[in-house]
Amino acid sequence: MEQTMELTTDQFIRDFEQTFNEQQQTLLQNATPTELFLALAHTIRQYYTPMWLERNESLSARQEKIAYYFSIEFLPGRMLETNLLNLGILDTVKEGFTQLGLDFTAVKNAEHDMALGNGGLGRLAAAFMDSLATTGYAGFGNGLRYKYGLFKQRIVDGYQVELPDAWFGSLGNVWETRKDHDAVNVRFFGNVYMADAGEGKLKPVYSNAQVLRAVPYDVPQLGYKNGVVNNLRLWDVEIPEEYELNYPTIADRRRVEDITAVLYPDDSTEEGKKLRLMQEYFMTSAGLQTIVKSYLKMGLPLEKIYEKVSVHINDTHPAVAPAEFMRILIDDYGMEWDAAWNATTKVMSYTNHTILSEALEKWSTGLFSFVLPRVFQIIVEIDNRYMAQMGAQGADYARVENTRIVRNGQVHMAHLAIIGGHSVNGVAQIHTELLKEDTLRDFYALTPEKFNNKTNGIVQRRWTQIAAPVLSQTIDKWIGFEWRNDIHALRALNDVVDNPRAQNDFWEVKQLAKKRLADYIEETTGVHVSTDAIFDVQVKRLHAYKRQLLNVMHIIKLYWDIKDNPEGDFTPRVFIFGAKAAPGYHFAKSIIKVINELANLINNDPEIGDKLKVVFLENYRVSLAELIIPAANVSEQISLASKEASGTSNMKFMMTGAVTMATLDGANIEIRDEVGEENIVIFGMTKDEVYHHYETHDYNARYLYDTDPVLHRVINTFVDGTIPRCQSEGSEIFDALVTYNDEYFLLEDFQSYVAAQARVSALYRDRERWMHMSMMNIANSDKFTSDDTIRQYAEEIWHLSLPHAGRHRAA
Ligand code: AZC
Repeated sequence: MEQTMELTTDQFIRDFEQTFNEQQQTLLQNATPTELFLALAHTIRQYYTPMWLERNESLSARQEKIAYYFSIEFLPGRMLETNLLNLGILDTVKEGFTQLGLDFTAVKNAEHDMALGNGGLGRLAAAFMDSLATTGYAGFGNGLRYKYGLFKQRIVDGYQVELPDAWFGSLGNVWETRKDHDAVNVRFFGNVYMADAGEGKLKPVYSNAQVLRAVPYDVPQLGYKNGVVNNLRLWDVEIPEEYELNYPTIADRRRVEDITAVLYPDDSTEEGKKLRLMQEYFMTSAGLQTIVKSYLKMGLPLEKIYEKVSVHINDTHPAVAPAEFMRILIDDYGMEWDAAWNATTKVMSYTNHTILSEALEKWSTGLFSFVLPRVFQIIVEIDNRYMAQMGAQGADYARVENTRIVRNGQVHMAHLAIIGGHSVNGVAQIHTELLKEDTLRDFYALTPEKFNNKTNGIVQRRWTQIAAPVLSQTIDKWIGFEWRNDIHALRALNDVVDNPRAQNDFWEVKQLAKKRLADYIEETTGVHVSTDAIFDVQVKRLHAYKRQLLNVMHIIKLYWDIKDNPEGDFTPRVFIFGAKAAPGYHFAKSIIKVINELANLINNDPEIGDKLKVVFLENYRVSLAELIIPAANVSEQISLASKEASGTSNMKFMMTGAVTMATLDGANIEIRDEVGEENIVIFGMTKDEVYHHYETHDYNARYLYDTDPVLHRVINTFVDGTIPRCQSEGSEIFDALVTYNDEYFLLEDFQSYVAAQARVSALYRDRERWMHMSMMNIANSDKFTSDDTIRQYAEEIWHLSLPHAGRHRAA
């Protein structure tokens, strides 16, 4: 049901001018883009505020069940255009700006990305917020209000340099509202002992605990043209007034503020241990406390809280939730253990985002019991009861031992999330299969009914209507507007994929997007790239398993091909990289350095010319992705099979007409199933072949290096001085690939990758064939809408019903 705000351009101009005058007290013509952005954001706030109030009232009046998505990361990027699009007033506002003689693009670019996430996991959480509002489900987010988001990346002399992302500093977050009345206290440290509470009961008594105040800031999440506003709640830390004497110096206060100061810039390893654990507990405890309070306002029995509340644990970071929920129910509200446990397991569910074991958090029992003494007691009790119950059921002892929570001096957070909940899901079919047969196989054997798959999705509106407006208009032209409201209508494009005029239109669209990106490349790097070349893109976090290095090896091979035969027939390519490396991930940073030096070598060689260019775009982030992705001809999704849980950028590239160069990993497999073998380029080992190597230990990288002359020459290029200024980085790479036996099997996949790339070049030269492939990708991308993914979560895991959207209009 479509519901847009009724707003004329004139009305908008009046509202905007009034807000601007009240706020900025200068002339429109003198205003900076930032001042205009602030005034525009405040105008929009006035539009959605009544809808937000009405939404909250109607949810509580109807006693609607609510799902709370707990995540340590949310990565929405910019919100302005999304909010306008979802209110249905994007065109009106653009028109208003034109009439006022103002540059909308400059104003939109003045918004700083909200980068409270590292990569896929955080972006998915933000996508789910949009899709929950769009589908109309009552799903709220719960996270942290970091002052500094993911670091800003600069490239200096080819090296990554990290700068703080002070997104917050200058303007604050224009979208948020502080909710002082919902503040709660969170306790850390100290001693806990049990004292007599009368009636034969015990209660915990805390001494010397540190008490901190958690204050929520709510960020509205607007549904697409339906008047629905959900809530993303981000917690900030403060010192409660009654404890101020404990923090006499600024340094003392800073230590507290650190809890919400920075997002950990690492998506795969636990670090900064104590502070990270405090962050996780802080947002989890604060969130759960307020959830219980607002449930109780309905006057319903606490034992039945699962009928109105679901809590989703996004990866292991909020996995303390089942234990904290038990603590609240038992200690704060006096519930009995069994009733509390019954409620807890029905409330909690968990998503796993990776099989890399370093990302499955474990805490030493020493640290954990020091920071969270009472929660630790509860976890030990949960663990003991789990053992006893499994033992009573006659479960296999080794399995039970492998799945227990406290083991070998460590608290296993994934185990707590699984035992304390009713659902575990992976994020693509192959990933869920791997969880069942490998990573979590003992859990699967014991409780198979908990396991299910939910393949990731993307907010198609951002990647088409916002990031690719011309593409969107061209889709309108060929199949009408329906797809903008119902993405499945995109399938009508299948009828025109071989129509020469349509092909021509979509070719032109891609050329325009490439031109836009080429201008940006020239402006930011000084490198001129031709839009006649294939734009071949790999943008994602820098990680060995994602194999950016395999891409680099192929580029080196092409470099030698041209040098050997400068007059040869060659399909020009521009290789575009964007990638942040975790600051402590030395090897990843070496790869960045090598890419940049290789780029210098190639881009400045007159003999190479326009045949080959390599660009590394610094500070990859959501807003840059919006520029890059629609301009890609080739989408590099080349992780070692089994290692990429799903991937989501692969879906964005597909939807905007890139052809995927893919291993059979993550969601690539499901992309293949949608577009058909002929419209994707597959190469490399399968997951079973990878696992075969693991089982037989038969992999020998040095043998491949010694016996394949092409590979030999490519690998030597890292160390023989061809690429200047990266001696030590080059030899690290050599060692990883040869001396240490190539953990991610790049050498084995190399020839198949090279052959697949040659296929791409040939296909691209056949424009009809290429446009067929490209358009088949767009036409069949609807499966990957996060709207459908979230419907599955809502129905199958959270058991939500669909509240009717109200009759919302602007004030
Ligand atoms: C990512 C996965 O690596 C990626 O494959 C997946 O698409 C994405 O989550 C969303 O599910 N994981 C992370 O970003 N971080 C961690 C700790 O897994």
